[in-house]
Amino acid sequence: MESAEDPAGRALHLARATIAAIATPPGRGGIGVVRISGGLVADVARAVLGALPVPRRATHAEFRDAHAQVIDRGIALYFPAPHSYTGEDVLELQGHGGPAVLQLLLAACLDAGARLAEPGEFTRRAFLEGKLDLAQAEAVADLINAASREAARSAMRSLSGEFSGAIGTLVEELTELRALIEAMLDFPDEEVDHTHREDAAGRLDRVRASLETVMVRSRQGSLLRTGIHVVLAGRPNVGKSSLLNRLAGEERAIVTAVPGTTRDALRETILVEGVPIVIVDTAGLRESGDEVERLGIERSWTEMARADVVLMVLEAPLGMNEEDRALLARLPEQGTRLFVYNKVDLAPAERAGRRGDGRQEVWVSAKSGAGIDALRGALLEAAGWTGTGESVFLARERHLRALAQARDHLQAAGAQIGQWEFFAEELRLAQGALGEITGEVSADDLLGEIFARFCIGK
Ligand SMILES: Nc1nc2c(ncn2[C@@H]2O[C@H](COP(=O)(O)OP(=O)(O)OP(=O)(O)O)[C@@H](O)[C@H]2O)c(=O)[nH]1
Ligand SMILES: [Mg+2]
Repeated sequence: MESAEDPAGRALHLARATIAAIATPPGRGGIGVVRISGGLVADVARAVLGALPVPRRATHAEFRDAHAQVIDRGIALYFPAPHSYTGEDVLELQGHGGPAVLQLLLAACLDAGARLAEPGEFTRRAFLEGKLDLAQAEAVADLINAASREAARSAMRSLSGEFSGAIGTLVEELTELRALIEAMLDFPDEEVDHTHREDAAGRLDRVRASLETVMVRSRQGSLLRTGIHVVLAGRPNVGKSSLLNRLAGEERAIVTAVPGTTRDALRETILVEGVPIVIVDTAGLRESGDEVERLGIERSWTEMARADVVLMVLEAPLGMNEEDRALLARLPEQGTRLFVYNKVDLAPAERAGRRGDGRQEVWVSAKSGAGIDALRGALLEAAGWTGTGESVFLARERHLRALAQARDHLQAAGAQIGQWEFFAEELRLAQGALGEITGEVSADDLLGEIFARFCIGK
């Protein structure tokens, strides 16, 4: 990794262009910020502000364009390298948050020698300068994009290094184990004694257990990002659309007493404990002579085939009848099923009191709202959310894949006890997979892909 002390790194650092961008979102606001980073920051400051501000002190200044015309008046902040977000010299100009004035200010910075930043380029430089590791850099984007408080907290934990720390601990344990094995390999003639062998096996088990814990926390956290896909299915008129409306908290779908009301699949995303749950309302399933309804029913089956969870909606007053049973037999095999007995408000008392076990069946009334909390809980459970709350990692697909690879290599190592060269090689591969998460080993195209998804100015 480059650093200011390393001459080669320093040269690279200077060779990099100075970049500028509007860092606040487009539109009008009380303030708007233009951020500049790179070797020419001092020149830009002198051109736009007339002087280089005192480091890290809020300086009131006039912002001028190339013709010395005043564009705006605001606050300038100068962060000399390496104590800045990017690790380079950084200047932040806080002006009034209007699109025209910010464009003028940005143009003044470009005239003074900066070029327009690409998406994610500030954070990319922070990574290259060793200010953040890759998982932390990704957490910056995740924090900005977080759709719920839980996701934001989890992203912040990754940003402050908790996720990278957990990965680092695994890597350390692996390094120690590799050192032990190398020591054994260095004395091939001596019979590797029993205790060493036991020690290696025991350590491997411990690393595997720690990895498993990190995976559980990561899989949990990834639910906060990806959520699950739930489809409401059942006969016409059982109350699927009414349930969607109840869960969404607003009248999204048309509800009538006429069977066959819903035609197009309609989707709504709700957040339950921060987990995004996409709920799809579909056309009631029956044999229909109506062309439009038939097409709608085809869509229902397509939706069910790709659902994580199918909510089979039934009517509590009737229980499961022949028609329901016939539908049930046709439901796709994969995915979780949950039986929702709706309209408990109409059911005779002994049925209305039924609770279901929450795992398989829930008794609800879309009309009165009874049982809806239990339904939400059952959805979370079906999603695999265990509510570990604070300690989950907002992992990305890329992280989950790397963790799974590491796990596979450790498993392979377990099968090579005694074959120490092979054992050591699997450990090395596992360590490599973990290194991809924090970016210790990373290909250029991976970096390109990750940072391109940022917005400009980040
Ligand atoms: N009493 C009572 N009526 C309900 C309840 N849920 C829905 N209904 C009524 O049942 C009828 C059908 O409701 P919908 O939500 O349109 O049913 P659906 O399953 O979407 O029907 P299709 O779109 O035709 O497949 C409407 O008259 C609703 O008011 C409930 O919990 N209790
Ligand atoms: Mg409907």
